[in-house]
Amino acid sequence: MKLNKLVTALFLSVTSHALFAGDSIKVIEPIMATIPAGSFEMGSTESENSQPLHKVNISEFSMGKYEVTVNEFRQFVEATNYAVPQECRHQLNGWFRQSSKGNWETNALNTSEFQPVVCINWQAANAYTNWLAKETGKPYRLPSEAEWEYAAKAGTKTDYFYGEDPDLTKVCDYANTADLTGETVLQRDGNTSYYNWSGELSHCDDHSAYASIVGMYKANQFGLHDVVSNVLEMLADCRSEDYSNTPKDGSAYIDEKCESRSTRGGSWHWSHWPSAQRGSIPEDFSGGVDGFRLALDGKAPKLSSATTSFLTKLTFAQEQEQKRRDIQPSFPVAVSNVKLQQDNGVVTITWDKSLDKDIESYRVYRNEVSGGMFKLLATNLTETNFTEKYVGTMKIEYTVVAVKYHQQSYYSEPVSTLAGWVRIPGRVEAESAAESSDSSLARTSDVDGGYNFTGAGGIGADALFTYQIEVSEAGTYQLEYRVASPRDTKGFEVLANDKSIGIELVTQTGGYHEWKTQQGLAVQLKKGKNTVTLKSLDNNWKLNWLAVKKI
Ligand SMILES: [Ca+2]
Ligand SMILES: [Ca+2]
Ligand SMILES: [Ca+2]
Repeated sequence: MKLNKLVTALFLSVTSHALFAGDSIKVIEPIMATIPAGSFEMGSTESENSQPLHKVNISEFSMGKYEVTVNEFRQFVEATNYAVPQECRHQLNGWFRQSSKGNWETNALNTSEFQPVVCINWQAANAYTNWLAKETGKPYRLPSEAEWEYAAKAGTKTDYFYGEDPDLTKVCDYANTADLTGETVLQRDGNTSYYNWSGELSHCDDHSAYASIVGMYKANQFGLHDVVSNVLEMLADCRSEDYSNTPKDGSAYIDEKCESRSTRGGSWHWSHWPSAQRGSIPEDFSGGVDGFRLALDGKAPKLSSATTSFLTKLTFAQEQEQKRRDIQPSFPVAVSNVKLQQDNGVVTITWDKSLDKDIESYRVYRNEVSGGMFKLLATNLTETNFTEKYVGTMKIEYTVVAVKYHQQSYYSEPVSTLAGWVRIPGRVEAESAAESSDSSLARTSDVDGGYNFTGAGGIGADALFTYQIEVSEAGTYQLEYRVASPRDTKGFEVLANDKSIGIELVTQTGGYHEWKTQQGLAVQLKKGKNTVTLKSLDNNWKLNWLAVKKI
């Protein structure tokens, strides 16, 4: 080997491994908190997948105070040329159904180097972790689910480390959540709402619509920031159905097929999640709300010079961001005394003039169907009333907000039209129910039919749907149901004019998006007004419509 080649080879070997560099290691390491050894009760009775409750013993370890930032991840990409996904799921108005161009660095929602890195996937997070461990000689790793829950709870037994928060008013001090800021921007950019959606809309404002610079909210009792929300966090464990077979020593659950990994915490978009609530993500899914933080055995290491320099820059970014937030105007007070009148196909809504200073105007939002998502109907209203024609049979809802400085208040208590009488024979849309419970409405994935009833695990076992049906000719009618279900269920009981006529089983259709028409019972209906009630006996089913045919 010629001398110049030898020198080049040696040079490359030293810079790529940094083995002899000691404190001159240029790699930024996570800023960590020491998590004391202890034991805790893992799980929650809130959901089947977080049971059985069980005791877990945790050895002393350390955990990143913050989610890993874009700035830290950049070093890994530059050093390794790692093939990070070039698409990201964060289409707000499409609710993550589509990917858009843009990666960990270029995605549309990135505004700071000190935001958590997202638009990666579990594989990229794992590759970063392995690279950092190799570069530093410290066995950095993703936390296990048990470690994460122990560290997030930080000795508390309440839903959140800051207690319970049933009215969702406290959360904005502790977590970047789907708050009034997020709602104002979501309605503006995506014409959609967090209201009536997963986790609901928080009754507070944090002045951050998308992912926040890490560490802007109060830390938990162990010194960890952003555990409740900001971005959700991908973990070492393979996804497990529940805790029947998971380790009790704090280590990660690993199985052979392992295509999905556990996640914890909510996000700015998926709202705040209690410490014990579980999630999962396919290993190759690259999303705009999915990040991670790191763990390490033993006490938190001292900060290297590169890490100290990173901390200085992060602190400056946090201070600048805090200054921006501090000068934002407060959100308007909600509008009160909203009333609805329905007269000959005309709906009139009125409300009290806001006493809040500086109110510029009002906006009226409408749900096409009661329990759906509010969409903007009218804006820049300066009077305190609004009128439109409505002749449908479904209940629709309206809400009013006050606006100042382009910020809108929390929604007023919704007001609703009355359900009309659906004329049969013909199809009765599920969403035309006069009354419904233990379920929610979503745009259907069926070929047609508008909305269908669903819920967290499909329609709930206590759901009740009442239909007002107007019959032109008394007689025997054949019922049909348009349903979807991943498994055989106990179905529902059918009542005509409050008298039980029998039970309809819902058999599995192949999944929640596989719709089938199921033949039902025959029913006697009188001429004129009748009610048909469906009383759910199980969960895990969906209903798009029922049909009532003359025999
Ligand atoms: Ca927010
Ligand atoms: Ca988080
Ligand atoms: Ca429907």
